[in-house]
Amino acid sequence: MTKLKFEAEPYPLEFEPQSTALLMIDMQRDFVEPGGFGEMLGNDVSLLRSAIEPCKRVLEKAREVGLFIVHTREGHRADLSDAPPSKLKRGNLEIDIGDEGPMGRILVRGEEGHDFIPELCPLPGETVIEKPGKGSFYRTDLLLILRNQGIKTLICCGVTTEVCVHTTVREANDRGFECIIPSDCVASYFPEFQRVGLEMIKAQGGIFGWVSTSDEIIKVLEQIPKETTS
Ligand code: C5J
Repeated sequence: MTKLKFEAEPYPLEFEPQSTALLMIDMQRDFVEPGGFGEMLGNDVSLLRSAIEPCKRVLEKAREVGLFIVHTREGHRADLSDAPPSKLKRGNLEIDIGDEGPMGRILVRGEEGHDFIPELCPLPGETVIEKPGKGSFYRTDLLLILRNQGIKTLICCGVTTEVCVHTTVREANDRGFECIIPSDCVASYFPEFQRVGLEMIKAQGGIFGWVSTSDEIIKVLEQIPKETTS
């Protein structure tokens, strides 16, 4: 088994490429582009765009070296039967989940806004997880899929840092996965939450996981011997 090491905080993380997956969380129009759920909540969605390029570079490298790749999407059935009433009424929004917006019905599967941003679309064969909640493990088959693939380490990217990324990392941590987060591959509508969200992950000896950068992840993935993950 090839063992490699990511430089990270609070200390380096050893991993085996064969048991490492890239998890790209909710890089959807509804969060990243104007006219979607993120904007309906009153956020400046342009703040999330900084993560796109680093995510793209990590995704391309992960594809090149043959890592297992999973993309998640938050959204609901057209009849909203899988959306808790509490979620539907939260925020007293003028245009809310299920309502018609500039990119179709907000946070509803199959609508333009629910889809991945064009820069980070999955390739055929990459796993897509449709999730109704903030956590990627809640009411999905992600755990089953990761276990079947023998995955132990997750490189977690996506949006937003303190909501779906944090919830997913916490869920993964409790299920025994080691999560590493490239800080420039996650983003928040709130600069303060971005900073504190990452601090919380790596504090107390890495209570939820490790924090690194896209450059470090890419540099180390480049060291994977050719036949290791194929
Ligand atoms: C939110 C997410 N922020 N993907 N979802 O509602 O972080």
